[in-house]
Amino acid sequence: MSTVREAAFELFRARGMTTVFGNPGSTELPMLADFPDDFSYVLGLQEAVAVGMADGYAQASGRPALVNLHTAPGLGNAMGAIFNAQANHSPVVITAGQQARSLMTLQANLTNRDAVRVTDPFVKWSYEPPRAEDVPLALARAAHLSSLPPLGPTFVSVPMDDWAAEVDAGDAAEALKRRVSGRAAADAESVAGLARRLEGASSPALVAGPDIDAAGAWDAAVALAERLRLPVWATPATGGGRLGFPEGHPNFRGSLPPAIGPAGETLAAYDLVLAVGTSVFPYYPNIPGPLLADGTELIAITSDPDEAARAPMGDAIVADVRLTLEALIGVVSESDRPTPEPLPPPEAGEETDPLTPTMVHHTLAEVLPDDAIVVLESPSSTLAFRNQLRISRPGGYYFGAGGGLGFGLPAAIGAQLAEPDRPVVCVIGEGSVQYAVTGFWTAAAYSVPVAFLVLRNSEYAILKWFGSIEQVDGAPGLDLPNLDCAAVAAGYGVPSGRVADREELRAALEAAISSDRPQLVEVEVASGMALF
Ligand SMILES: Cc1ncc(C[n+]2csc(CCOP(=O)(O)OP(=O)(O)O)c2C)c(N)n1
Repeated sequence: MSTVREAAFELFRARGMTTVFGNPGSTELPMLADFPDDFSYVLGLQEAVAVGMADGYAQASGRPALVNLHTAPGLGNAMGAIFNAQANHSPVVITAGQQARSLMTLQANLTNRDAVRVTDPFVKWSYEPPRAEDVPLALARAAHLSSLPPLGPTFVSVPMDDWAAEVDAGDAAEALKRRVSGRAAADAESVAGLARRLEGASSPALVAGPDIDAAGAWDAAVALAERLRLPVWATPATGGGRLGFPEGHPNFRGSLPPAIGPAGETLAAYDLVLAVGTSVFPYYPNIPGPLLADGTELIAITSDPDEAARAPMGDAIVADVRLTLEALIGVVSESDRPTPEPLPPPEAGEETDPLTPTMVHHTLAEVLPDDAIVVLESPSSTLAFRNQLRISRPGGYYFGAGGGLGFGLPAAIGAQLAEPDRPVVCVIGEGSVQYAVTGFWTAAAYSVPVAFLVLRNSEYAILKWFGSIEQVDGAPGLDLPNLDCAAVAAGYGVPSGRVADREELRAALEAAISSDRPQLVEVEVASGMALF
């Protein structure tokens, strides 16, 4: 016999889930009792931060990350972050405490009344085991499911008296031994059919999506693009959480516009579009138009059956992105089309006072090490960032694909914990900081050396821009006067400074990026949307 807690920690250990992100309460303490020395606990001061850190950690490490949240109110606080983890295809295994089984029916204080329903829409599997002795198997199931394609969060609610209950050690050992893998190759017929269609196309193009990065398929995507001389577009920047192609590569053409009409127009230049590792497409906002021009066809390769099923146009192959691209390269003949002309280098115009967001990103590009990881949450300058930076290393970029603010700050901390040898820069708007602001404390307390670059424009710039698109005048609540992020971060223990011109910015960024402690650089920027 062993306890549920012993069996569960054996399971976490066997799955490499030895970092626990959490915020504890009385209902979680029984899980955390006698916390093993080979585990580390990363405290987030609010549940959205704990899940956001786990999201960044899981994506950057490629392994499921474990979260432990407080019962109903803690889980409620985390919902936006769980939504984000789902959109990011992030394998986050979330546990939450629950009142003791004997007190749930009379609904003692802190009972999570319908725990399974709380997370259900945002996770792959939401569960509360019927008996204490089922907890280890439920946790194993949650871990396997979260890391099977399509990757995503899972949830298990654990009544607080379950952890000390006894389980059969033999059964627990059987569950521990199990290895479940799920990378499925496409059938040869589909791959051959795709090769024929690509060979027969006169102007094919590739749209590269985030799952190329998650699947380790950058080399395959580059090899295919070079073999077929494909112009390559990134899936829309506002919905793609990772990069599927080096943006400094000559074949790279830019990010697809995010709305239906403009995306369809952009793809009208091609007779066949191969969309890989992306939904088709993460559209936003609502600018209608033809999905595709007459004469343009589309084929998607995705490991997510739902992405394949819900696409409004084109064919789809559901299979592992890397295995399928590699198989395709083996059977498709090389094209004799000319290689696409590289994009011109990005320009940022003259230095202004205050700096434009474009110039801020241009300056960051000058000092950013090649192996850096950037986590971006600067809504009105997302497009300018992508144009100026042209990130060209796998695992070098994370963005909240679901659009829920509060991802960037904690995800940067999680990514840095997963990748201690790569510099991590969190580029973030001062409004976005506020959704997970207590993450600053975790960065300081655990010496996680993220460089935070805060763009301060004293407004919700993107919402003013959306106002113009939606023909909305006079909306309140779009200005943020006197929001002093540098002072707030300093209060949480992160050394912070403010810069005004390019020289100061460059020097402060270099210092923050090379520091072995977190640092924050706040720069005032011109108001408005930055598109290039
Ligand atoms: C959780 C959540 N709440 C609200 C929003 C709506 N929203 C989108 S962008 C934005 C403004 C963010 O401000 P800031 O970070 O300063 O960026 P800016 O638009 O000024 O670039 C808001 C409030 C959201 N996306 N997510």
